[in-house]
Amino acid sequence: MVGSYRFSFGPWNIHEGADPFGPTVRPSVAFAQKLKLYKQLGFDGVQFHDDDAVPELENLSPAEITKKASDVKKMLDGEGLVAEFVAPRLWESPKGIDGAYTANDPQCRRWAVERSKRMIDICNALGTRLVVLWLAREGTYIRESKNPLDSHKYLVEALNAMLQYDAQIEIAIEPKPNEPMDHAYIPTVGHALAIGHQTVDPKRVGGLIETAHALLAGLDPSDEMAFALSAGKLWSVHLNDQNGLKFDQDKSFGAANLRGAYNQVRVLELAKYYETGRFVGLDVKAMRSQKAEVAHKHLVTSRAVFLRLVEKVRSFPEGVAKQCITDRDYEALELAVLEHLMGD
Ligand code: XUL
Ligand code: MN
Repeated sequence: MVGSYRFSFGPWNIHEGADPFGPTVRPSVAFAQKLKLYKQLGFDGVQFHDDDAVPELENLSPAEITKKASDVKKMLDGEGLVAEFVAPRLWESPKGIDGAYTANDPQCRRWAVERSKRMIDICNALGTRLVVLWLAREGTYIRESKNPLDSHKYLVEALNAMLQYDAQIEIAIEPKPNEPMDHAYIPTVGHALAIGHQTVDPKRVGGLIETAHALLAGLDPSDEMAFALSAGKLWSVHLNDQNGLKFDQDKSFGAANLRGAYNQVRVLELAKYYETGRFVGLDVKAMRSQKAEVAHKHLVTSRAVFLRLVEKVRSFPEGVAKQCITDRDYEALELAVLEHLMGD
């Protein structure tokens, strides 16, 4: 099929439904059972945090970690799946309470870099070169708690340590402006690419754009994607949706703003993202009210909406758009877009 996409999600996207105000509402689904769902739902790639692949890795030696990750690779092979990326989950450990790479305590910063090296060992065992860094607690609750100049220096040092530990890996920074922190240090993809340029190997530092994160920064996700694409630096996406400026909702793709979703797909189409071999990742959450037996439908919905929007982009009457642009009649273009999205 011409111009087809590959989809991925992470095991955390099938979850028990706990939120900050209430406990879990669905039973846990075992990792092996989750893996069985991927192909059934139309997905080929698995996204991992280091401890999704190797639970309790803090209690294991490097050799044990590699062995356990190799066992997971066999499970992936058995299902015909591939690992898309591994991300270090630094924000749950007590050692990452004050940030990890930017913690004020040098011992915590050292821990973060060492754990990141184990995360790279897991990448190698799983057969992927892509590292994703969501810099969750690399920011502040109050500005005076850190020296921000030092923080940026520590971030560059941590990136350098990873790039030097393994000459093959590529790091996609997933920017987010807030939550869990009041303010994060790398809030947009512009910041991500700029800090990448301060490292020892800028060509191996790129970005992953999540819809909701861009919206929380007050930005248009399709423009964030275009910025990264124009630099050849969009190495994955986390498509989802977000209803206004509140907590990170991870709603199904297109659920809050179908036109915004259309424009994200349009930009991926314009850049022929499908030719890069990169995945379309869906970082979506099931609603807490969803019953266990149907708590995977948010993934199905998001993928279906994406594919339907690919059709919409490909069937858009470009001749009409061209004429509207020539006439500088953007009201007519507005109507053409809305009518096309609404269908007959
Ligand atoms: C957090 C978020 C994470 C990252 C992976 O908002 O999106 O799930 O995508 O660490
Ligand atoms: Mn994400």
